[in-house]
Amino acid sequence: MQQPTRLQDEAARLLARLGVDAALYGEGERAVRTPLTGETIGRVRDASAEEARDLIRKAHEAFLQWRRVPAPRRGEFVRLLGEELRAVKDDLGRLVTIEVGKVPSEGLGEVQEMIDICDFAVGLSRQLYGLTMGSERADHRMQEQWHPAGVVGVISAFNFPVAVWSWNAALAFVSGDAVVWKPSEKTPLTALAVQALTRRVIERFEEAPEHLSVLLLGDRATGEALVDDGRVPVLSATGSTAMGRAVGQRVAARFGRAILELGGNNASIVTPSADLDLALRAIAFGAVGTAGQRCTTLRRLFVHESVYDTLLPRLKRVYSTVSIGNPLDGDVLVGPLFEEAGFRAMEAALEAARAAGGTVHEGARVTEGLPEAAFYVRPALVEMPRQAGPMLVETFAPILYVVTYRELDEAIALQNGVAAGLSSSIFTTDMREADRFLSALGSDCGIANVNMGSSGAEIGGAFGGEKETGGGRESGSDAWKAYMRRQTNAINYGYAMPLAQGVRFDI
Ligand code: UN1
Repeated sequence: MQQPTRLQDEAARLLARLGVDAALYGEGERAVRTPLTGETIGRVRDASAEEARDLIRKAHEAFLQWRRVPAPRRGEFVRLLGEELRAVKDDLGRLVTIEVGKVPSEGLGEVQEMIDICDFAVGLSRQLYGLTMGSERADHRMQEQWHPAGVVGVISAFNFPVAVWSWNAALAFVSGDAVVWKPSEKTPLTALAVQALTRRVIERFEEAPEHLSVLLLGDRATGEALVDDGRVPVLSATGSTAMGRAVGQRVAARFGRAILELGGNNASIVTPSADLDLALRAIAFGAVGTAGQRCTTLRRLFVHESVYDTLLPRLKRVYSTVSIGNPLDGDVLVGPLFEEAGFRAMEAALEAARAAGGTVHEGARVTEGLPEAAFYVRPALVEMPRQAGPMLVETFAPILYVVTYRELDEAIALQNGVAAGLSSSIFTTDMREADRFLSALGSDCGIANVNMGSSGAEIGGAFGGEKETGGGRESGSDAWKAYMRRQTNAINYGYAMPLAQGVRFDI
C-alpha cells in the first residue's frame, strides 16, 4: 500500500477534527484530488440512484415534521449552525484551501459567508412576512401567508464548495424546509465536513428530525435523481449554463421551481473620471482573485480611450508581478486552477483571442518548483481590438479582456452584449454616469456596482443574474420567498355573500 502523502494526512486530520467518520473518506470508488499538488487526498463512495430516492423520501418525512416547528425555533436551529461554523472556521477554511486550492483568506472568507447567512437567517426567522390587502367586498379582508415549500434540492459547484449550500440551506431551514444536497463530485470532502457539523446540530436540537439535512455524493446520475424527483418542489442549482439549461427544463417539466445560478461574463467600465488607484485594486481582485474561478470574476474591461494609456501599463505590472504558487507554502495571491480542464480551456481561449486579433500578456503555465500534476498559471491580460470571439463567452480561468470605448452608452451596450447577466460595475466619480449605469437603460445584470469590482458580494443582497445566468436569486433581501409557498387568503367576516367583480348568482 502507498504511504499517505502530507496533504492526504492533513486532510484526514482536519476531517477527523471536523467530526467526519474515517470510513466516509477512506474508501470508495471515487478518488478526490487536491489542485494544490494533484495528489489524491481521499476516496468516497457515490450514492446509488436507489439510495438517493430513499434519502429523498426520508428528507420529505423530515420536512413533514419540521414544518410544524415555529419559525423562530427554526431560526434557533440555524443560530446553532452558525455557532458550530464559528467554532470550526479555521479547520473548514483550511480544508477548502486543500480541496479547492483557494488561498487561505479566501478559504476562510467562504466559511465567513456561511456564518453571515446563518446570522441573516436567524433574524429572518421572525420576519417571514406576508401582506394584507383591502378587499373590494364589504366585510371581507385579504392576506397572504408564506408556508414551508417542502424538500429543497441543492446542487453546488466546485468553486464555492460549501458557501453555496449555506445560502440555500440557511434560508430553507428557517422557511421550514428539509434540504438534500448534491455537491460537486469533485469536492465531497468539504461537503462531508459540513454534513457532519450539521448533524451535530440536529442531534443537539430536539425538534430537528434526523433527515432534515441530507447529503448525496455522486455525479450526474445522482443529481438527476434529485432533479427529477417530484417530492422536491424547489431545486437550486449552481454551475455552468449547459447544466442549468438541462436542470431547468427537467424541473419545469414536472412543474417544480428551479433557482438557477449559472455562468457569468462580468464586465467593468472605467470612465474618464475614475479613481484609477481604486479601480486598479478592484480590477486586480476581481480578475485575478480566486484564480479567475468565481462566477462573479471580472472577465471583460471597457476602458475609456482617454485613460487607457495610463491604466494599461499599471495593469500589466500587476499581471507580471502578482504572486502565484501553492498557498500552503507561502504568502501568494493566486493559487492553482482547479483542474487540467480549466487550464486547457484557458489555452484554447487565449489561442482564439490571438486569432481574433488580441494581444496576450502573460497567461503561461507556471511550473517552477511546482508539482507536474497541478495547474498553476499566470493570469492573462488580453488587449482586444473589439469585443469578439472568446470574449463573448465565460472561460472559467483568469483571463481579462480589455477593449477601449468612447461613449458611455457604447460601453454599456458592450457590457450588455453577451449572453450572461450576472455582475457588472462602473468606475466613475461622475454622478450622472454612475446613475445612468444603474438605471433601466444601464447594466442588464443582476448585480451592478459603483466604484467596486464585480465579485465579492455580501450576503445581505439578493445574489444572482439575468439571461443565461438563469434568473435565480439566493442569499439576502427577499430571496427567501423562493423557498416557501405563497398562499392568498380571502376571509368573509360578514353575513352576506357578495361576489367579486359585481357578479350576481342568486339562488
Ligand atoms: C460563485 O462564484 O459561485 O460574490 C459565487 C462573490 C461571492 C460568491 C461567488 N460572494 O464573489
